[in-house]
Amino acid sequence: MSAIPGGIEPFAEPVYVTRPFLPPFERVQSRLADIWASRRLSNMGPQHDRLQAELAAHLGVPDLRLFSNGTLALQIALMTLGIRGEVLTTPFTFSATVHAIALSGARPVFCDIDPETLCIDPRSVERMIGDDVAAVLGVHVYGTPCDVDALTRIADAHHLKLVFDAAHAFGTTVQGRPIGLFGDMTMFSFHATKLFHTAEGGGLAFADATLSHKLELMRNFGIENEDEVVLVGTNAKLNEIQAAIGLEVLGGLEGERSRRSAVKAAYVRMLENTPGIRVVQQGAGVSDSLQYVVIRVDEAGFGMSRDGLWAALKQWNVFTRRYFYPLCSDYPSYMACRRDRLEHAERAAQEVLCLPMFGDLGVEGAERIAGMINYLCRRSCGLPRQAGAATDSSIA
Ligand code: T4K
Repeated sequence: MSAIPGGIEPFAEPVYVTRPFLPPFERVQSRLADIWASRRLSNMGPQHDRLQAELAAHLGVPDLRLFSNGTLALQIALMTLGIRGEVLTTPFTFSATVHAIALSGARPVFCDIDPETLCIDPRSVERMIGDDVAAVLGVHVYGTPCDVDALTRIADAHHLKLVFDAAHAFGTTVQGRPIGLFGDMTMFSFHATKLFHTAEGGGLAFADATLSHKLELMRNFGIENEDEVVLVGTNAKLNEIQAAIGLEVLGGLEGERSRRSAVKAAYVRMLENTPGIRVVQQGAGVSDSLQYVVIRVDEAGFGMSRDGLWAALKQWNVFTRRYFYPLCSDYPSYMACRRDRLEHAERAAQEVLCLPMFGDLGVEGAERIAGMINYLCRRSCGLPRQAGAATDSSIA
């Protein structure tokens, strides 16, 4: 592995974009002992019910149902709301958002994103409204809230359902309002890569009490009772072991939040004056979900492309991720979908890079990675611009 001038050591072990926060093993073990003793492993047992109630309180939402993962939760949200026809959404998201639309039987239509928030642009939504549009699905990408007020106004004016994908926005608030309070339903992901996790899992927050029974049926085969199966449902239940992990992760969340906060502050401090690098920050009145640290790389200022930086850091054992490249609108399955001009989404997909972000990285780890980026900037600015991936010899 090539050395880095300036006293920065490459990492001896791979550093990934994230690592799950793990609570003390003995605490999970003690919950597992209860589960073993009861032999209740799944189908909405006591750990599940307790986690559901604690999470609803933590997220400040009137009602919440748990699911086996965020993707199925989102698909079930769309099906429960009876959405058919077209759904306006963003191409700048993880594949699951758009797959959930397609798997629910609806058709995705791609809108452009706002160049600052990187979330769906309400102006593009208005442009793309047509006779077949039934809903808008916004993604609070990287935990940055969509323009919830503008989207609510548009949805109300056109009698559209409004659903949010808050996979990255656990605990986010907008002007003090919890993120799960907007639209008809909001999905949270509790995957291992998320700040709060149950290894795999998801949740749907909603305010309309008439939806709760249908959601429960949808996640459990449509079973009403031993004599009746009343609708076409699936298996999307969160089991007792997942719930036990979740209860302990929730208990340790404040500690993980403060460690991540220090990590993010270190990155911001070290990169705020780096030419061509901009750390994506939350707007005024928004609390940071601390899910990702995202930079935008301007090749002209930094002297190296985003892909060049991504490749260069790998050689020092730093595995950043290009979330969300490629755009969902460029997947073969969605090439034929109706779309607006996607100018800002296309640009963002070429510029963004998610840096390692997790509590155990520590301030020292973040400073080391930021130091590598600063070193690459100094080197590249003194050299002719490179468009492609950096090679060993160009870095060492
Ligand atoms: N909507 C949005 C906007 C989303 O971002 C997601 C998921 C969803 C919906 C769907 O929610 P879920 O159905 O997943 O609940 C990861 C996650 O699997 C995915 O949940 C997440 N978004 C997406 C952004 O990231 P990959 O394919 O990048 O994961 P992977 O396996 O490459 O993991 C990334 C790094 O994390 C690894 O390099 C190492 C580390 N890692 C990962 C796992 C699974 C660990 O240290 N431990 C682990 O157990 O998708």
